[in-house]
Amino acid sequence: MLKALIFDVDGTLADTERDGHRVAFNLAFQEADLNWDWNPELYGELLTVTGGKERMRFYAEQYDQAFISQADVDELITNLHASKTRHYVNLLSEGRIPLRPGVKRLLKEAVDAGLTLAIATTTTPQNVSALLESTLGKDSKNCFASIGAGDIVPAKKPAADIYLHVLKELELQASECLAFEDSENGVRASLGAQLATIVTINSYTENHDFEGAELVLNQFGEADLPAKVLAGTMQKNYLDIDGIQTLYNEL
Ligand code: XBP
Ligand code: MG
Repeated sequence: MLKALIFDVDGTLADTERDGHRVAFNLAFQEADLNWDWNPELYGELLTVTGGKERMRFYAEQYDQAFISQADVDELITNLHASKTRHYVNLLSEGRIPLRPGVKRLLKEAVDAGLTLAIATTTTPQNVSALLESTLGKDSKNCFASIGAGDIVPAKKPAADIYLHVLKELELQASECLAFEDSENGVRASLGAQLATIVTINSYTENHDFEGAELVLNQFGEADLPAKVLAGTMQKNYLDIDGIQTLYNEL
């Protein structure tokens, strides 16, 4: 029986990367007087590395040997990341990043149907709180039975660890849940935890390999904003709780 839906955040609940995380990284770089500037295209390449601290380290290793060879590089990255998180939370509190089409409706339908909601993300916990508060309201975090985020597990996606952590907290089997992702790293993580997965792509992930996903859409969509089916089948022209239940029953 389907009991819970586990959602990725960045790219799945909201298009946070290009106009949110990327902008916040650049603001942190400016604040630290670093001449790093991540344009949208470069950022797309850097997204292959999940986690902000890991992404900055990867970038420095490629483009700034002087930075990476400093004795206190770990502390510098930690501080840069704290500054990035501050800027990101600020951007969200200004309401700059909305939820993707159909997300709010689908979450409500799931709750009304008695399903448990959870989150599995590589992003920092404060970022999740800020997004939920700015889009769904102050106490909306309480709607999620488990929020697995950031450094709570040692290995970030594509490792399955964050999904396994959430399943453990929920005290559910993977076969009782569905995962929602937007990226290849995310799908590798969810499939690695044996979770059947529904994908909604975005401009950064449209060419990713989603082999093994049950359904790939361009968005959840709405009755008046149809979703495009890129792989798999869906009866209606948008994803609703009946569509999710039908898909689950056919697994
Ligand atoms: C999201 C990410 C995150 C954000 C940055 O991946 O890769 O790292 O870009 O967040 P996913 P932090 O959607 O697969 O979970 O800077 O807080 O790490
Ligand atoms: Mg994602």
